Amino acid sequence: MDHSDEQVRLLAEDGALLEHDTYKVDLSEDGLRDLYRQLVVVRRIDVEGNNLQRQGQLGIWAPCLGQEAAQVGSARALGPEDWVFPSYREHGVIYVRAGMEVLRVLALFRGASLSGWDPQEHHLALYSIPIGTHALHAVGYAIGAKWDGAELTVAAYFGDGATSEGDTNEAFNFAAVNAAPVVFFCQNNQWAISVPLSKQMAAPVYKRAFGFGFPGVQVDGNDVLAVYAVTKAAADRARDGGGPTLIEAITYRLGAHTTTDDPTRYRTVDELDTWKAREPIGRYRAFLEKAGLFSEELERDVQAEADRVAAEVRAAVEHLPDPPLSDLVDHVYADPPATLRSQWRRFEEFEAQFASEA
Ligand SMILES: Cc1ncc(C[n+]2csc(CCOP(=O)(O)OP(=O)(O)O)c2C)c(N)n1
Ligand SMILES: [Mg+2]
Repeated sequence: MDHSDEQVRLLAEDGALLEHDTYKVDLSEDGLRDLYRQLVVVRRIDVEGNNLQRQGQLGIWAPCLGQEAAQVGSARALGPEDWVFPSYREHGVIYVRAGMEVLRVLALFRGASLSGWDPQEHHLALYSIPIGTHALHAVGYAIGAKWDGAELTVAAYFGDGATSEGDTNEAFNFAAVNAAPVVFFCQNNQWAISVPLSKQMAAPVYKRAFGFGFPGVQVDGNDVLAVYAVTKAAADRARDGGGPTLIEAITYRLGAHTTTDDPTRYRTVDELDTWKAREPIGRYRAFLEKAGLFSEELERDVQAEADRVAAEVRAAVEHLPDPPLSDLVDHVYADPPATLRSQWRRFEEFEAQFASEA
């Protein structure tokens, strides 16, 4: 499907700034440079995640390569009072909101933590592996916040595949009926594991919003400025009582679905090459150059920061302690039932055999 005429764009593929009637960029020059830093650092964290998995330091990794603009641009548009309900690939969103707390994501993928973090710290719900369920959680949270009179927006991140789930569509409907302050942010990366977009839907995602009774907008998800502007407008609108918006960010997963997946089995080299040419960081760098905001010094600083973050990630991951085995059951019940207590005792006895052999 080619809906390129419907997409909001502020950057041409060569990095030239485009005029748009509705959407403008309100970032300072320093803000624009910082966006570049965040894009580059997020990519480096992602590369490091892949490498660490290949070296046996992580159990699995879900790469966000190619989706940096969609993630960084949208996360930058949200305020600290807003809430984020991510799926499992939003490492860029986590980095923008919580900086080096992104290490919690790596701990999760190492199996060194059960769920990762305290959602209250950065208004960041836990990663959701079940597809689409958290769209409902986001709407529920947003309705509750509205009842409390809180002025905030709740952003729900999900993929194209998630729009085939009932939960996501129920979330759209419930948000509309309750005028919930939600931004539904769909990263349409063209694939749901090995299922292509054409097998998921016959009409673009964003158009669904109108049927549910709220606005939808399609944005070039590899254009960080357009993503930022569109998300900011939707978030402001939700916070001001205007209700939900569905944003469909057109992007592409350049890596594998996860490190357990082999995308060469289902997609062509031609397709990959087409999207590699549209990757977001080169385009943004070209914009900075044209705008006179780029310098060798900036590049040096940004690369040094990426190196520093990558080294910190690597050092921290390699030294993450294994969690106590009792974590498996400690947080399941306030008052564990007798069956669970006896299973746990048997398990401890079983484990003890190996401890004495060691
Ligand atoms: C409820 C549920 N059904 C199936 C799965 C298995 N599954 C994991 S990822 C995935 C594809 C999701 O695709 P998409 O929503 O496009 O997100 P992407 O991985 O492309 O970011 C599926 C079906 C799951 N995790 N949860
Ligand atoms: Mg997808």
